[in-house]
Amino acid sequence: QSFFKPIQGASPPPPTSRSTKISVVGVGNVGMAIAQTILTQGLADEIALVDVNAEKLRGEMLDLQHAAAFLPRTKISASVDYSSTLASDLVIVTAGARQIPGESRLNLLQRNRALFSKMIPPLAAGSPETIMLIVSNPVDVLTYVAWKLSGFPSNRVIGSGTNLDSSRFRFLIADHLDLNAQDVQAYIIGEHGDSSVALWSSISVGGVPILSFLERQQIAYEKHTLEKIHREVVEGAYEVIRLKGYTSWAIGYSVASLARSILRDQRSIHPVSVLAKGFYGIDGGEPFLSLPAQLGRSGVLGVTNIHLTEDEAKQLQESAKTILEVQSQLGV
Ligand code: 6V0
Repeated sequence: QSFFKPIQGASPPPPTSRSTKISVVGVGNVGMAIAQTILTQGLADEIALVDVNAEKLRGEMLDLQHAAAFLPRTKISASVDYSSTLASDLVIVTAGARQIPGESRLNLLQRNRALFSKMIPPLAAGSPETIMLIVSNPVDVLTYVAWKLSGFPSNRVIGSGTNLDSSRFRFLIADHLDLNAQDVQAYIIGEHGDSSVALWSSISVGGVPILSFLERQQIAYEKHTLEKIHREVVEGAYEVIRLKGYTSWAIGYSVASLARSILRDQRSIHPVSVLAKGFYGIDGGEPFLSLPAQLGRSGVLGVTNIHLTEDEAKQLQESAKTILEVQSQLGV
């Protein structure tokens, strides 16, 4: 006996269309900020949470479920078993050791790499068609590790990369010029970390290229002001971690924006970590690093061809070298 009685003359319901399922692996500060942003934005019909800490996992699941009356209807499940992620459309991996104050992202690598060897094969086997979005740090190298361990084509393994750094960058430029960050087109590319590259030459606001505008108006801009802004982007994560112990809100919004572009086939451009071989003079090895990529339902649709100055291209190639050096020590 159903709760509702059909109205007179109604046809039987159509076979239900498949729902959108997102799995979030790791329910620490970052995983939960991502899950809750996805939830409030109504991006999934089903969210499966996975963690090794069964108590925390159940607590987080219940806490989210208790908000059901205020949120779009979403089924929330939680399990320590990867089989709960079966047939996901998007698998977001945030599990891992957290960066401790002052620790470089690269130092985290060995701890997280061991964890990925256990985690990625069952996740890939359970959702062979999924897009895998890696957030755990160091994100570029771990995205490469996930790509290798999953056996997926390269368009379906993406690292959250410098999508967050670029938002920090846009915020700082907007703050400096008293603008809305959403009107600032600006990218940080390369490594999510110390060797990231700020693309000053292509920054524009409302279609106006900034550097040439300042030059034309003969407004002196100090090179060190630009460098200071980039330094603030790079140090931003370290500062937040020093102050509050972890980062969460911005990475939550950043990853939810990627989930939206992918699952809703938005075809928007995001600087994210992708297989960079063959782009911008990066020709050795198979580094994953952030480039402005178009994202849609099949993952990475392509990489945009921004004009880089000679200096920017050189910095990017150096960033690729830094990542490749680390990658080569992994033996994946
Ligand atoms: P956290 O709060 O310590 O959470 C990590 C979670 O992973 C914990 O709940 C653990 O129990 C869980 N975990 C550990 N092993 C496993 C396993 N085998 N399977 C499932 N779950 C497991 O860390 P936090 O959430 O702060 O950070 C998570 C990761 O995201 C770290 O590697 C961060 O460095 C990284 N970040 C990446 C960012 C980016 O821009 N790419 C930004 C912020 C943080």
